Amino acid sequence: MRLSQFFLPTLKETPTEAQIVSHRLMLRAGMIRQQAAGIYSWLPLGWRVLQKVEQIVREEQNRAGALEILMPTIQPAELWRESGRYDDYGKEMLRITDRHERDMLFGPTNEEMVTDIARASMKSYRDLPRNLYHIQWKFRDEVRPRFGVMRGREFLMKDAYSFDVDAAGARHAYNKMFISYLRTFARMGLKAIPMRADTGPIGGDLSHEFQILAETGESAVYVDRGFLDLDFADFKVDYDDVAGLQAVVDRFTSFYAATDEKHDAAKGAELGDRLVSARGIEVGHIFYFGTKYSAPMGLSVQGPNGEKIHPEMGSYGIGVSRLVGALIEANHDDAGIIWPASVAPFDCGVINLRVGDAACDAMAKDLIARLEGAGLDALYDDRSESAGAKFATMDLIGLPWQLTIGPRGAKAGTIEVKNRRGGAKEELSIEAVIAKVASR
Ligand code: P5A
Repeated sequence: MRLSQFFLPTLKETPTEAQIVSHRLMLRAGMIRQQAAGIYSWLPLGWRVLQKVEQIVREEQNRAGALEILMPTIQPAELWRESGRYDDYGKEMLRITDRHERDMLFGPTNEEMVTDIARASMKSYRDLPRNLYHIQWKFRDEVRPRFGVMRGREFLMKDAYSFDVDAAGARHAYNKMFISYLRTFARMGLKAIPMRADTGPIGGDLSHEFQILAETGESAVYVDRGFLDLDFADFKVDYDDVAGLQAVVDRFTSFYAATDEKHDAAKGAELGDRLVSARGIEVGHIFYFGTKYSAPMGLSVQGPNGEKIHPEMGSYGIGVSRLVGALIEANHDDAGIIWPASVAPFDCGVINLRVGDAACDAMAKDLIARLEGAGLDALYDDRSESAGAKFATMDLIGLPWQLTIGPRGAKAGTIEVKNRRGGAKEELSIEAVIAKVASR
């Protein structure tokens, strides 16, 4: 992609309305534009990152056996009257009336709707277990939308819903999602710590939030230091191995970790100086709530002896759009964003210092063609800007590798490669550059 033809409305000035670094950098790097409080358009650079994040979430959901569907954003109020949540949800729910005066709403979550889908077609215990998920925009009329996409009113969530015949099955479904979350966040280079959490308006009595530690996090959290030393990517997963999964979940819940609503000061004190008090960004939240929706909404299947069973359910959320902000909170420096390779909007940036110079232009063309041949995306800065301006833009938008072509290198057949994280630079041949970028 040529930068001269791309849409990258970067800002030189720091936007005054943004209080935290990820919000500032998303605006400065031209990733998003605010349309109303807590409502954003995603511009090409931001949209690319959002899709990368979404794809990792999707692959790990699929791997854990969840099935992707797509439910609408607009829901009939009727379903929510059946579960009893229509009145409970209060002002956070955006209520709409259609031309026939029917009460509708913009979905803040989909427990009712997925239960309606299940009751129409799941009839026998043989139809279970199932886990259905979608990745869809939600609306919550938050009192204080803030920090950009971190606490939006319209935001992208992955929400999965499991249906099981009994509590043991539901626990296994819960454990699958628990572990798929560890894997999902680890693939993005994030350590998301599972913590016992309150269930709020979703309900149920077993729940974990996944929190990334960051100074700007909205939640106060308390964590055993030992947790921070655990390797979050180091475990094998066989999703059918019930006991094996439980063992991994037990390991990741063996250390003390709680949000302030669940914090037990006495337990914290026992930890002494092992207790870390920090702030966290909640990037995921999982719930087990048994028959809270299946019973009142009349979802039942026939058991092996003809008995009627209300499926045991859980729901599992990931804040997909929030993750983009959280990733920046965890990966930036004074010059801008530093994308982990797995979510970077392009694999690398190519800077041509002498646009119009035949040797430089030819080398850039050759390099980009070879990168593309190796399945790597490059953003090519072919603008006639100063070298300083080009480097500043590349640093700001945070692509993992910066490949700089100048007249001297073009003659010698070398390219200057800078790693955005750490800033190490080296002069390499085209072949070596491709290998480097491909190694991610
Ligand atoms: C679980 C899936 C639920 O809604 N129902 C379906 C359950 N859980 S939750 O904790 O309320 O939300 C899940 C995740 O969504 C993100 N999130 C938000 N992201 C941006 N802006 C918001 N206003 C917002 N509210 C929730 C969080 O990451 C949360 O963990």
